[in-house]
Amino acid sequence: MKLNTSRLFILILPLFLPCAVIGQETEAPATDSGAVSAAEETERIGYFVSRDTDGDGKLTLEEFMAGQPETEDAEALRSRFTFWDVDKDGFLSRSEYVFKGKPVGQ
Ligand SMILES: [Ca+2]
Ligand SMILES: [Ca+2]
Repeated sequence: MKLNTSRLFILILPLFLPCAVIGQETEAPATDSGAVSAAEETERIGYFVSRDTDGDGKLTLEEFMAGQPETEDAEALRSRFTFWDVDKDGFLSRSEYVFKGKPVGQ
């Protein structure tokens, strides 16, 4: 049996495909491109819900700070909160939180 080049390519391709996908995820952080992957969006919605302790659909600075690891710098967290609060109403809406202050869909 003679193995032609295109058949060989089809046989080899699946071996390299997973490497390419893993490489993309680790080398292209969502914060640089402005895009949030579906997996990250789902994860961040989960964080948002767990931090929104009074369940009013928005995070106060206190709610935002309460959910953070103690290793995080408080001043950096405050400026992150301010940056993400796009409409400057003093709260983080779910989309402000999920998209880290970037306009939705960009
Ligand atoms: Ca709240
Ligand atoms: Ca806001």
